[in-house]
Amino acid sequence: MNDDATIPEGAREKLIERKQDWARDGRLLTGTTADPQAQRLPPGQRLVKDWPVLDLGIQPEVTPQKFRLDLDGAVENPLSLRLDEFMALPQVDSVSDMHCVTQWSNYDNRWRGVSARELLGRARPKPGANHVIFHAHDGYTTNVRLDQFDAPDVFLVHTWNGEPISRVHGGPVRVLIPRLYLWKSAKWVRRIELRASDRPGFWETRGYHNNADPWLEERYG
Ligand SMILES: Nc1nc2c(c(=O)[nH]1)N[C@H]1C(S)=C(S)[C@@H](COP(=O)(O)O)O[C@H]1N2
Ligand SMILES: [Mo]
Repeated sequence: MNDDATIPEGAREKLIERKQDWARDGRLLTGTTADPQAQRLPPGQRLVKDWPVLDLGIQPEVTPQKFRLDLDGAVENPLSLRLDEFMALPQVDSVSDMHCVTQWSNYDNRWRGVSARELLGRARPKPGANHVIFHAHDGYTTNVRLDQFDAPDVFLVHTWNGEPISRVHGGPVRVLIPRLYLWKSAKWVRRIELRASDRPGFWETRGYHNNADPWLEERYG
């Protein structure tokens, strides 16, 4: 699964260590919170016009043949979708801002994709399924609570500003949870696992905050 590495293993470890050090030192923290109704830019963020690329340095090529989207675990009706089956589900357009823990935000991204609620409605979470773990093709994982995933502005997106989401940004299909820092939005998503108990993911076990609300500046914790 990690056969598509684009930077050497050693360099990748260094990058991960540096971000872990930042988390330990509380870098970029302003120590303030803000109300999303009162201001559009969360505390400590700066507005950019582009869309930076941030990942582990592995950018897997998920061809239509390799694509599978599973929604399983604590659900009544596990789903395992091919790309054509995913694309045949009801599609929704949305617009949202993005906020990355490394301090950049950008506004008014136009997305198209399938809503989290559409998928959850089909899979039917079992009582007691309170947590979600995203598993990606590069081995990355990240976790949210089910109520954070089961929200009207959460989508599995395939199109950004009218173009297919590129490989570097997690295409063909990535998660989009706009109200949380972007590390919660898994690129190249492969599996959505519902669970009774929480399980911190890649960055959450390396010093990042479990909840990741930019308005509360939950960068590290
Ligand atoms: N599969 C996968 N998803 C991932 C990551 C990753 O390394 N692998 N990095 C996360 C982090 S730390 C960030 S900030 C965003 C960056 O998304 P972008 O590169 O499209 O801006 O993706 C998140 N999702
Ligand atoms: Mo990140």
